[in-house]
Amino acid sequence: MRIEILRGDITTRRVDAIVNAANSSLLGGGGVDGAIHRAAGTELLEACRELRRTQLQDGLPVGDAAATPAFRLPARWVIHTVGPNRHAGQTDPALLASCFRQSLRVAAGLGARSIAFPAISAGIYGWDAGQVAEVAFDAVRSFSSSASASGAEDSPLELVEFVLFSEETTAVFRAVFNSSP
Ligand code: AR6
Repeated sequence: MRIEILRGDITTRRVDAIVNAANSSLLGGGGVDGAIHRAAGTELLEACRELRRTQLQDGLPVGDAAATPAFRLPARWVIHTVGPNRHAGQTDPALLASCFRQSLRVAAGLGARSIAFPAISAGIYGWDAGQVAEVAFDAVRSFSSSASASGAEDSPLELVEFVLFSEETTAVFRAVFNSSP
């Protein structure tokens, strides 16, 4: 699995799946969540409401992930995940690692070959971008090695992009990537 780091707007990425840093309600919000809903169109909100009605009546738990179609986006699917909110005392990196792992699992289950992640929890939810990057690379690498240990054909994922909105966050992700084993 190849990892790429780029600066940009995740809503423009022509990958199979983009990941949304949502909240448990799945009914929209600010940051990347707001941008994805604006670009995908109101059908996305309808699909999220449908998920809530049918499978997620209590909302999507922190650390979990669920997919919808991507409607007007160039991507095929949006995978919604809920990062831990540091301002609400959710400081356990395992919760953040779970967001990346579950999103990869959902993407692989859909047959996605490429996926783009934003810096989950590094905005409104208050996590340090460097810590998010460490957790993210670790989660992707361990997903990749467990997938190849159990037979490469188990996961169709070939490309994992990290699409960062600011120059500063992009630089932090690059530095962590270059210094990690
Ligand atoms: N493309 C890529 N990254 C983006 C974009 C974009 N279009 N827009 C913002 N970012 P945040 P969180 C970056 O706050 O911290 C929402 O209200 C942003 O600069 O979007 O997980 C949800 O509904 C930052 O680096 O997500 C939740 O309530 C990163 O995406 C809450 O915010 C994540 O920032 C989730 O907070």
